[in-house]
Amino acid sequence: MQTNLDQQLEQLRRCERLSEAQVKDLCAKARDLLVEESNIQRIDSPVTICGDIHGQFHDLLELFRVGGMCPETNYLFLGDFVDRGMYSVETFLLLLTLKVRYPDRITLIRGNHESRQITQVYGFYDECFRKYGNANVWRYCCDVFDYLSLSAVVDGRVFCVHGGLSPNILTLDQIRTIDRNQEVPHDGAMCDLLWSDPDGFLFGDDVVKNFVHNNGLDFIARAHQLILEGYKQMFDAAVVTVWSAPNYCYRCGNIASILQLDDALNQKYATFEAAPHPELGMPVKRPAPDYFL
Ligand SMILES: [Mn+2]
Repeated sequence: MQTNLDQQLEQLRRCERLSEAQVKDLCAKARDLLVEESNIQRIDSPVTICGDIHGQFHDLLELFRVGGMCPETNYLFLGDFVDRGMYSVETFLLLLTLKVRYPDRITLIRGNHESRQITQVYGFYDECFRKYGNANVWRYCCDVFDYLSLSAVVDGRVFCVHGGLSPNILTLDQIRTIDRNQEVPHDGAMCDLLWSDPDGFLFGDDVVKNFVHNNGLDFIARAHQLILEGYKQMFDAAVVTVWSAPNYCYRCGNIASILQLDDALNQKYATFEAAPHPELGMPVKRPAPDYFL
């Protein structure tokens, strides 16, 4: 089985498509692993934390070039693997194959785009249909999305989530009671964890500092928002946003970052730029349009 998986990894690293049968088998294996994970997956340092990828397959390879390949480097991906970019299929299946091959070396948690509704609007559904001629691969992947964990905590001290906090969540234990095996709801705690941004009285300075203090944390790491410099600390570094899709949507001109936590939880941010893209050629640097700021 590991030989098969290793062959599959080689295939995917070359951006070659898996067969529908391979995807079905991979997704079944992934589900068996993910169902055992907690809503707050416990992770040990050292670990490298990555934000949104959004189907930018060649930039994901660049991320691994900068950060080291799995399993030599331990990874935590904060969701939004799919949509927007042109290679959501290859991106998600590469990450999922790494998960099945090295389950203790890579953690994948759910972003707001790992949803049936959102992927039908922002590209993943259409990409699956275009590449496979039917919606089966999309359906297998969406079934895996429902099993993805909602968050992680590194050494009990760094809380990691795609979006942010929720007014319904004051303690980590409250996250543990959520029944996560479902399509992302339109409101409530699970929705907020995947969708919220640090702002205002629901997820602002005081709320973040209280949450960090009351749960014995050092800080919160999250993704979900485009950051032109790749990462941004807020509220006296009580929360950091990590963004890992360089030149987002192939036009935003931003750089990307990953957060490397060593075994003492020291933070190092490694930044990287977009990789050459077979269909678009070398990335063109343009100022970000106003509506992304
Ligand atoms: Mn997001």
